[in-house]
Amino acid sequence: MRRTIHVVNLDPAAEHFDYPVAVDIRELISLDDVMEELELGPNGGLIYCMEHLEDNLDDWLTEELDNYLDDDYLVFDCPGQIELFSHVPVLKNFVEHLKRKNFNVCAVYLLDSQFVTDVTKFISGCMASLSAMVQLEVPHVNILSKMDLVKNKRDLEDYLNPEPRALLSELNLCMAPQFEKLNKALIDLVDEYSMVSFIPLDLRKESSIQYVLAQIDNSIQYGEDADVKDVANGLNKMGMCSDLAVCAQTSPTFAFLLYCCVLCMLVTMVEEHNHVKYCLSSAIILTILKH
Ligand SMILES: Nc1nc2c(ncn2[C@@H]2O[C@H](COP(=O)(O)OP(=O)(O)OP(=O)(O)O)[C@@H](O)[C@H]2O)c(=O)[nH]1
Ligand SMILES: [Mg+2]
Repeated sequence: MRRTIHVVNLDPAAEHFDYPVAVDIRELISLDDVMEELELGPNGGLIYCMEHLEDNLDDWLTEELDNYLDDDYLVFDCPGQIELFSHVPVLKNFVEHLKRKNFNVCAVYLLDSQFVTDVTKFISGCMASLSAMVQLEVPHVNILSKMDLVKNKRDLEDYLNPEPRALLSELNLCMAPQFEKLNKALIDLVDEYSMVSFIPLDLRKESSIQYVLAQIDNSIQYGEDADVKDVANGLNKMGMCSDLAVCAQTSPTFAFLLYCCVLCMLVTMVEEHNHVKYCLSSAIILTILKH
C-alpha cells in the first residue's frame, strides 16, 4: 500500500501478532498479573489494565508517541470488549489525549461478517457500533470484516447498504408482534445515525483493502498535508518562484494572469494549509512587487 504504518497494541489480552508491533500495552501492564494479584476475572482485569493505561497517558504513552513524525500513520488495535465503548470512559479519554497531541483520529469499527447471520445480529452489531460512535465522538468508519470467509456473499449483500424499511419488515417477521414499536425505534435510530452502511473488507483483494483505506484516509484527511507539501516542495524544486519573477518581469499581462491563477488555487486550499497559502501568496506578491 506504499506507506509505513505503526501498530500500537492496546489489547492486554492479545498474544500473537503476525506483524511488528511498535508500542505494546503489555510492556506497561500484564493482564495475567492483574488477574492473579487482584483476583479479577478476564473482563474486570481488562478494565483495570485500560484504566491503568489511562492513568499513564501523560507519561508512558506520550513518551512512546513522541518518537513518531507528523505524517506517521498509527493503528491502535483496541480490545473487542464492548464495555470499553459503552460503560467506561477510558477509550474516550484515550482519543481525547490523541487529539490534544494533534493526531487526526478516526474510529474503525469492525463487525465480523461471520456474526451477521440474520437481521437481529446485524442490528445488534449496529447498536454496538453506534455506542462506540456516540462515545468516542470522532469520524467513524464501519467495516464488515472477514469477507473472505463468507461462503455465500448474497446472504450479506442485503446488509451492506440496506434499505431501512426492508430491515424493519425483516425484523418484524422474526420477532413477536409486541416488539414492533421497539423495532421501529431501533431502525429509526440506526437510520438517523447513518449506521446502516458497512464497507466489506476482503483481505484477499487489494482493491477491497484500498477502498477501505481510502475511506479511512478521507476521514482523517491523511495525505492532504503530504499532497500540499509535495506541491510546495515541487514548486521549490522547480524554482517556480524565481521563474515567476522572471516571467512577470518580461510580461505584466502574464504576471497578472499568473496571479489570478494562483489566487484561485489558494482559495481552494483548506484552512489547515495556511502556511502554504502564505508561502505562495508571498511568492506571488513578491513577484508582483518586483515587477
Ligand atoms: N480469514 C480471516 N481471518 C481473520 C481476518 N481478520 C482476523 N482474522 C483471524 O480471526 C481470528 C480472531 O481475530 P479477531 O477477529 O481480530 O479477534 P481478536 O483480535 O482475537 O479479538 P478481539 O480483538 O477481542 O475482538 C484471528 O485468528 C485472526 O487471524 C480476516 O479478515 N480473514
Ligand atoms: Mg483484537
